Amino acid sequence: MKILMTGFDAFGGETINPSWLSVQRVCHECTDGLHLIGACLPTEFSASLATLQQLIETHRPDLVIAVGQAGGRSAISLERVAINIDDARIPDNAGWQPIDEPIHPAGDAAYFSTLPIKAIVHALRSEGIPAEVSNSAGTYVCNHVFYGLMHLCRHIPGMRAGFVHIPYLPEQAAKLPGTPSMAMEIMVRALTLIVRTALDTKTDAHLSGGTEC
Ligand code: PCA
Repeated sequence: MKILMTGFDAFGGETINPSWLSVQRVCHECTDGLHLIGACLPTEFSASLATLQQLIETHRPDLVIAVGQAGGRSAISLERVAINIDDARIPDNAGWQPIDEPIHPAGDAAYFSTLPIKAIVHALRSEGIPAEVSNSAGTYVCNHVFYGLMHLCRHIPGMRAGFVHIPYLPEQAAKLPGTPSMAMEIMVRALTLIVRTALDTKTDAHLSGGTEC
């Protein structure tokens, strides 16, 4: 089983991005019996997806787990759905700021993750790690990559894929009093457990993960 895990470089005035830092750690430390490939995507609408597509064509992974930073969230977020829209609050790292533009003009309005998100949330919580199903990956570069990834998946039978958002690291939250964070060690344990649960679970668990407004 070949697993591709991606993170992003820093954006929005930050100097680090916990997604790439934690993916790197997982790929170095938790490889027993797993063929893990780690890569850093640029936080740029155009280059991120082109890089991911190239990685998939080169490595032909069985499983793709894309990871991004969601500053302000307090739990590991298993994204359920990617939507066909770019609407950037801030420019990306290339200075591009699309507003209300479809990612693929002829694509579906949305795609669902093919990771067992309910089983993963259950596994993480059972290990004492805060986790939740999220119904929005936003409308910035992470959603763009998630949508593009699931769009690509249509033509690659057997490849499963999805997106995970992770909180700030404590050193980022320290500059933003009141903002939640998660320690690197917990994030690394969480991502490792996500990989193992995805590999071990063929049919997702029938558990509630919804919310009211
Ligand atoms: N988070 C951003 C893009 C890169 C990242 O780590 C997002 O949520 O869109």
